[in-house]
Amino acid sequence: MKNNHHKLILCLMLGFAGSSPAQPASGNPNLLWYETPAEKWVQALPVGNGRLGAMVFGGTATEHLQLNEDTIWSGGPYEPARDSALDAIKRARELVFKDTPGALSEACGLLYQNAMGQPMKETSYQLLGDLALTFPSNAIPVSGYRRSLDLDSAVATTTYKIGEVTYTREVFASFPDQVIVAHISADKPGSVSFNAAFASPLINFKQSADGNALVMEGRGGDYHKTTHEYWMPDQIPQSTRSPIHDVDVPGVIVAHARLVAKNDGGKVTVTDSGIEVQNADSVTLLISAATNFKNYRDVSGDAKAKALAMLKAAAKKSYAELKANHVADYQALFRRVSIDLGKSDAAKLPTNERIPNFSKGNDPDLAALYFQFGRYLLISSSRPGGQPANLQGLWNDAMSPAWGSKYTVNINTEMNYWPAETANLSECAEPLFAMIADLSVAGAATAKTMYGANGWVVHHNTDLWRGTAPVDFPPTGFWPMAGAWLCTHLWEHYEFTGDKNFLKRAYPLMKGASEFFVDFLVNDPNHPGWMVTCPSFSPENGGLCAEPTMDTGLLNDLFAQTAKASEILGEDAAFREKILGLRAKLPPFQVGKWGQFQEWLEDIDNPNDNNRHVSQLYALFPSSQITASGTPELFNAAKVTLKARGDSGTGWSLAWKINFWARLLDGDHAYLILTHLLDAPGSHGSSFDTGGGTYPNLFDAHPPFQIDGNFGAVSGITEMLLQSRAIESQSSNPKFEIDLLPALPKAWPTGSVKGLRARGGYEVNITWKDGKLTSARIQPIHTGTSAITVRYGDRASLIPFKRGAEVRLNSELQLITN
Ligand code: FUC
Repeated sequence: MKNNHHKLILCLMLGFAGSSPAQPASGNPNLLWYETPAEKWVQALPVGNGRLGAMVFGGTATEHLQLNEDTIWSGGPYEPARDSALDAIKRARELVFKDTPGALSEACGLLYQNAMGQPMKETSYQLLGDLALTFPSNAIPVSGYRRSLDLDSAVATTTYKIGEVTYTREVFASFPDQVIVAHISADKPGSVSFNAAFASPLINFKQSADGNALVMEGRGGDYHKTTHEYWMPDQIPQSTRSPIHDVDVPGVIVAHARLVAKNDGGKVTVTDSGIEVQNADSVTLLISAATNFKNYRDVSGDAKAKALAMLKAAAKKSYAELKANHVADYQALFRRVSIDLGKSDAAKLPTNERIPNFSKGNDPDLAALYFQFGRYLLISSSRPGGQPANLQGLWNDAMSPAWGSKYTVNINTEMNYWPAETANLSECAEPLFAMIADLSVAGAATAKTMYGANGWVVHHNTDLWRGTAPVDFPPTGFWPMAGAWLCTHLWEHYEFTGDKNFLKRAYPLMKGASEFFVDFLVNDPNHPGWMVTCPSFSPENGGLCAEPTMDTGLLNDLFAQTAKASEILGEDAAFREKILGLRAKLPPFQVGKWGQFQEWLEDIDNPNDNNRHVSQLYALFPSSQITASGTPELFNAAKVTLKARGDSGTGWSLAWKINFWARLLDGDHAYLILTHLLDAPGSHGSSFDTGGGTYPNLFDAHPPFQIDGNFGAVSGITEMLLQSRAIESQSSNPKFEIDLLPALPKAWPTGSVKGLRARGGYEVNITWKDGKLTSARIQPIHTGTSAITVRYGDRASLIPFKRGAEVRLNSELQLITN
């Protein structure tokens, strides 16, 4: 089976025969385009409807659609928390407070043996398979080749000529019709002939004919990767290590995909070996896929029935109808935001040629394309009813991808959703909110078993099965804070939309996350009066500890936001008092001996540390606890820390740094980091603390591909142009502040952006020229909005809003009334 898969890839690579002259750009600023077919996966173009994804290679001898369905994961429902954790954690806490090197390593060993997720296994997001369309071999060379992805319509198009015939293929993934659609046409009748067949490394892969459909079935793998492959602490005896499972052991997920070919003219024959199309004028291929997954505890679904029903409904529609449905649905989201950062001739080049030249500074439009591509990826990988965007969003061609292509919730998943509200794609966060609801149930069992605590807890990873116990190894896995971080997304959704019904749904989740910390926080014997987390860990830096600074940042937000929500909803006054009381006992943020924003309670930061995580600066971004005007001393300390950490990083780390520098109001530094991210992978190193870059298809390179950098950069570019925050207020009606062009770099002197969102519920358009604001338009999105402070540079104006009416401002922040 695996051989089939590899053979397919090989023949796809050999497929392209012809070369083509350079093509002029179409003038469409939202187009990725290329002059040759993709040979590598990171050159192929992604389409997706949140649930089904395809990577389109655009070969001419063979077209390759690499397929994904977002519930194909290894493993099955599991209960990770171990009874032995409770005592181990108690003892580990004492050892951490003792804080001697021997004590810390003893604590690690104890937790590793008794408290890590049970059994110590990891799950992976896996691929569905590949669909190959093999065209008749042809001695006549291909000419006029071009493939593209139009971000404005979410359609991937391949065109080329063989002799006098021009062939056109269009591929999209429809959210309304829940199928992937490929339309293959030619400008001379009877010219479309090909053979279509599936291949897949899924376990027990089988292809067969079922009426007019070609069907493929297969199973996901068992748990197959253990942490022991990459960490073996000395104190763990060989005999207690779990075995490494074979990748080929079947898991519980059953996948079923169906393909039908609707032809216009010619003939279609379906056999067990494929679909043969002969001499058609055009063909529409419809691909549906589903699994037996119902929810994280239930895999009793009928994959075939689901795939059949979706295909049947879609097959009743014409290609034109399917395309019109898809484009209308997609554009309703995508077209909310437009951006112009300036134009140059560089924009006429194929996309892959622009990337290595971006840092030369003459292609501002590539930053705009990258921004819109990120929005495209969020719409394509995260739609209501589907799974949230994982480490690779939706697109994965491996059975055992990097880090299982899971949900790493100590930064990566959160980063995926940073642009959801600000870049006006609020609905796309719904799968994240649904996952948080699942985690509040799964994590309640873990909180009880491991900590004897109420509420719910999630450590640094989760997956399709909503695992909530620590994985990998202590210290990395021993970080019980993800629930707090995820809940800030619920609150942000409320701040951006003002949707009280949503807040009613979110509040119990926020309360549950807070309840865990009410039970988990303890008095710090080393700092009397402070309540702290212990054991915890500053994400992926240092060792086990009590209350790393990030935990304080997260708990400040969780407690304040939960209290605010309870006040707005008029519920739980006593609980509100309790968490606000606890909040007051959290340690303060501290500035250390070299002026840095301390990462830990003790002043032990190493000025030469260039770890890619800068988690202590959570308080700067995504939170707003550090601001120039509100906390100038911390603001300066954050700058010292960030400078020391340097301008390198993996893809997501660079993306975070763009956001940090934007919040530090330094647009040129933010832009410098963007030039490191938007560069050929490998240009700035490729280790864990250097790296980053952008593949030819604009996917972010960790490396390897990881989608967080794409999303984090959308957020970063947004933060350069617009920032917003709630201002602490005693009234139950919070006040908001909007900053126009807070970190505009010199590289983008003239431009405009339309449709960004601000906290408080506003849609904002901004235009600027020669580095200066020319005008702004602020449109409230609900009638509950009140006056806001608008800032531009040193200027600030209090702008009143009449129920729902827009406000237009000139460069002096004065109201334009006509
Ligand atoms: C964390 C990060 C890595 C990577 C992985 C998925 O472990 O430190 O850089 O992003 O998650």
